[in-house]
Amino acid sequence: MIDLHYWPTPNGKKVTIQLEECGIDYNLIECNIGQGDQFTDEFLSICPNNRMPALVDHDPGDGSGPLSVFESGAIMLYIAEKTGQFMPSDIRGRYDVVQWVIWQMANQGPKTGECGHFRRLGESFGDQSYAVTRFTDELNRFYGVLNNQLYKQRFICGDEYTIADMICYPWTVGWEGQGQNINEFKYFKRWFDELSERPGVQRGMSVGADMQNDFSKLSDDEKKALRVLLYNQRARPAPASGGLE
Ligand SMILES: N[C@@H](CCC(=O)N[C@@H](CS)C(=O)NCC(=O)O)C(=O)O
Repeated sequence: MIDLHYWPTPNGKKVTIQLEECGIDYNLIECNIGQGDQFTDEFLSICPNNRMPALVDHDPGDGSGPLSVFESGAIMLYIAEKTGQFMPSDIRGRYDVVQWVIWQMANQGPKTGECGHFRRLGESFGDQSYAVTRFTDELNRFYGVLNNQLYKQRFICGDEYTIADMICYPWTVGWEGQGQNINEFKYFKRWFDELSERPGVQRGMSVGADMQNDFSKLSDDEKKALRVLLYNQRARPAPASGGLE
């Protein structure tokens, strides 16, 4: 059985889309990133980067006990290898998918996250227009990259639906809030509409819809403690002793 440590964000939903599309059983473990679950010792032992999602496979098939994987792209490559689904078996096809998985992880994911961050800040921390323009333009470029790729083929890596499609999709669902208009990207929109209709995508996107935080009931002190924990994160010190010198 697979455990998925999860909170319903685009990085989590890419993995639930894949698990739903593959039709394999999994156990959802709530990792409430609004309450600090990402900093518990148990979570850090499987994800030293204190970010969800993370996966533990209790039956990896090598006879050596549970295997854990963090980083959503690595998790998706692992599930693809385990199931043999949504990943070409020939070397060219496989590396076509791998390069788009890495494109998403190195470009679309992090920069869309920053775009959302600066757009949400508004003016409360001063003039954000430089950052907002920089990231909104970069996202516009990404939509163009996908649009041009999809101009010539049905899916990102050709005729076959793969994990490259699943990993990119959840980050595009919020296109309006990203300052984009997908109607300007005809070929991207065709792909977007097709994926939006897929039952597996719909199931994956809705996982954890009931996981929510209601901060309105917290006292001012509790809110302050959460802000200290979650905002402006800096390095966690290594243990004082016992390390490799
Ligand atoms: N590159 C990582 C990014 C994961 C990530 O940023 N997760 C966010 C939610 S989408 C998180 O856990 N945030 C917790 C925090 O900011 O403390 C991946 O794709 O798995």
